[in-house]
Amino acid sequence: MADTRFLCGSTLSFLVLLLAYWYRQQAGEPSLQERMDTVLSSLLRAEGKVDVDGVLPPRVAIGFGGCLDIIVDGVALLSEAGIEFSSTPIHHNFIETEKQLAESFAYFFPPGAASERYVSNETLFRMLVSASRKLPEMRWSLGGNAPVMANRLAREGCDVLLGGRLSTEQMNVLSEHITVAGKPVDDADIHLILEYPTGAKWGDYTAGRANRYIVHSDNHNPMIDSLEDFASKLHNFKPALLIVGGLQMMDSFPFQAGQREARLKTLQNLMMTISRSTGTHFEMASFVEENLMKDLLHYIIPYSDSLGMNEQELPNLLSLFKGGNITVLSDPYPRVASILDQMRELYHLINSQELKKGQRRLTRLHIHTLAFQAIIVTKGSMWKNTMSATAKASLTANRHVCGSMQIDTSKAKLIMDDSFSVSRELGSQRIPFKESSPVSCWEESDYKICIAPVLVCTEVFQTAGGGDNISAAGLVLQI
Ligand SMILES: *[C@@H]1O[C@H](CO)[C@@H](O)[C@H](O)[C@H]1NC(C)=O
Ligand SMILES: *[C@@H]1O[C@H](CO)[C@@H](O)[C@H](O)[C@H]1NC(C)=O
Ligand SMILES: CC(=O)N[C@H]1CO[C@H](CO)[C@@H](O)[C@@H]1O
Repeated sequence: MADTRFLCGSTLSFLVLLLAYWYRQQAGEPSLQERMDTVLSSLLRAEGKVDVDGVLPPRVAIGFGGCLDIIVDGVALLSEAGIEFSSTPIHHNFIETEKQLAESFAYFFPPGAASERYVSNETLFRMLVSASRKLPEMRWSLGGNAPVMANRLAREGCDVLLGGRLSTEQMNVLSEHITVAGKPVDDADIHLILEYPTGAKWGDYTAGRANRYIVHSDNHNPMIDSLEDFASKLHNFKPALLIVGGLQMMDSFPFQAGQREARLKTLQNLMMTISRSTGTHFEMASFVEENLMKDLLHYIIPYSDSLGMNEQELPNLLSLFKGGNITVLSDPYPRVASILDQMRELYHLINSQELKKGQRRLTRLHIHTLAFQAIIVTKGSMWKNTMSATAKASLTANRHVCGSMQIDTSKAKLIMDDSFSVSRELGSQRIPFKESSPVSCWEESDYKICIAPVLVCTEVFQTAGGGDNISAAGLVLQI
């Protein structure tokens, strides 16, 4: 008797819940799916606002480097290669032994932080490459920041000059709108991309988010050995934009004394002497060697009109600027307010330096995070269409990670809050997030800020190369 009553009671309350849910679906607020669809159509509208038809294709020069990416499941590769699980996460600047590889992977895998490491032991690296070939799901793709960005830009309608030494196989997968400056090579540098999805398990660890751990043992890229060929073609090419990236390949590489500085000086000279009518953009990447970062602050950043980086690289650069250490790991899910505060601070710090001969004011700063895209542009500077560019960067983030031009909102989620504060300062304005106009732009001081949410892809195809595609997509609408 008692049992039946209890059963009826709970059935009744279940029915009430069901009814409430049904009512909400019918008449109440839009469902999550409808909200996502509105965000998508609004972002697509913002992206499409810029009419690029009928104008001359923009000319963009981009360096440096190139490689063959081997993309594998990270955990499967470690297992195939017989690399044992390590319960001691250690931050190594470069990798010499199997033990160090396991310790380093253990450091980045649980938080799901992107990283890239030089392997100084050729035997170890060759062993990993041959293990990767045994994995059924391994894929090859054209890799390296510059070629990835070049292909993206060509696809968006640009004429591109690419500085990098590629193999003939690699050149075959480049768009016909790309001219390569740099002698061909027989053996391309290989980058092993150890991808892992959110929730992946390795020994006792679970990955907090999808990301990748990259290992390489490059010979060509650290020397930027296409630089001279690139420089000699650059002046005739007369690009609207010069993009510099791929310098992280110099990180922790065993250079001879003074060798790296000499290469960076040559690049500095190129950036100093290029016509003022050419905008310059530097794309940062994961750097761990503090001295290299300091060199970038000296040789590259003061000559850049624009900088692009992710949420890990921003606090590193800022900290270094203020005389501190590089932080290595930072919050992978930062709030909008804290990113904006860091962006303002970096923008003001860089622009408070006195300009020396050939140096440029920073007029554009693009930060790509998993949850949102943020761009700061100086008012009255060369950069156009900031709102559309932010929307395009955000859409590209989904397209890249899901591996499809067509965005499917059932395979995406929004992880930005319903509203965000424009600063962590007390009493700061809060901006509500509106599905029908998801890109928020406003002016402050001498610049404009735009923020767009990312429809975060939930069925990850590839995270590597994301930053490059996203940055390139943002830039193409701004020149
Ligand atoms: C390089 O890696 C191989 C394969 O793991 C290992 O046998 C060798 O000891 C390593 N060399 C050094 C110098 O650590
Ligand atoms: C910062 O760098 C200095 C010098 O390299 C080092 O001694 C110190 O331990 C570092 N501090 C942190 C917090 O990493
Ligand atoms: C989604 C997207 O655009 N991904 C591209 C990133 O760039 C590489 C190289 O151009 C392309 O192969 C991807 O399709």
